[in-house]
Amino acid sequence: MNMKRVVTIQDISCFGKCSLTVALPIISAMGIETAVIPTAVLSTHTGGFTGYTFRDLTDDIPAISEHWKSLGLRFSGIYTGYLGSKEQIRIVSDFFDDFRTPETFIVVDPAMADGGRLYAGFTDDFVAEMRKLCAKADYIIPNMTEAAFLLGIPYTENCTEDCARSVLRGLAELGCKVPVLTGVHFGTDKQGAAAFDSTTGEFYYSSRESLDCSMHGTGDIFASVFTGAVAHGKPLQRALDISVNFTVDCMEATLPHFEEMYYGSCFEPCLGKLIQYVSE
Ligand code: PXL
Repeated sequence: MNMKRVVTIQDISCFGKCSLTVALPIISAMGIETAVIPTAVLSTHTGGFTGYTFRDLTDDIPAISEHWKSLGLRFSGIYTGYLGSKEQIRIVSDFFDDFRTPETFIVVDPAMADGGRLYAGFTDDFVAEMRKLCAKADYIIPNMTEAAFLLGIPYTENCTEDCARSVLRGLAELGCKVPVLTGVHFGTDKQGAAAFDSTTGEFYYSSRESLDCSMHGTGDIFASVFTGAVAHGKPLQRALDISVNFTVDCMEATLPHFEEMYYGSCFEPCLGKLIQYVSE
């Protein structure tokens, strides 16, 4: 395979910037071919809108997978985001089994919760199934809320460095190789992410000065950039730095559009910087 190619499996929210409308432009801009499996079509994302439509595409996934198998398609990476149901998680888990090779990396963003709460429509059963999917991944990228649900521990806004280390160790015990925890700030006015490479026992941390606020879609931006960086073969520290820097760039670009912040974060004006980060 000459060009690096990843497949990303998540919903398409027709309006609002998240999941596929974030992953596809970002990973493509990083010079990585990006195949997609849409898991559902929603009129908007579920965070802040009411009355959205939801067309479930679960039944299409095995058919797409069978067709791709018949074509002998191969992927350098598989990256999953928002998944709509337990059944969908099980089908995606089978997709991992069918398409994983010794060279393939798997990124699972357990996109299911934020601000201490599960997203609309998700239950504890869903969390249990997501835990099993995480066990199959090389990298998982939860925020603090998702980590708390995955580990069955109370959610805290103020995670000290010791707390982050113990959360990361716990996440690695679920079975993934490298958990990456986003939204980590160690009580300062910085935004950052921490990671633990369970194969070496090393911790990593990256942060940047930023405003103390959370914006919709930043988790998807971070996970997409991280996936692109891994596909490029960037070392873990560099992948974290690029992902943190680009995410904070997008947050800064979104600030002037405060009233529309729940639509999603403004990554478009920042794509030029991303291309620069990835070539450094
Ligand atoms: O950004 C995560 C996400 C993805 N997809 C849908 C969502 C959300 C978060 O609310 O609702 C449909």
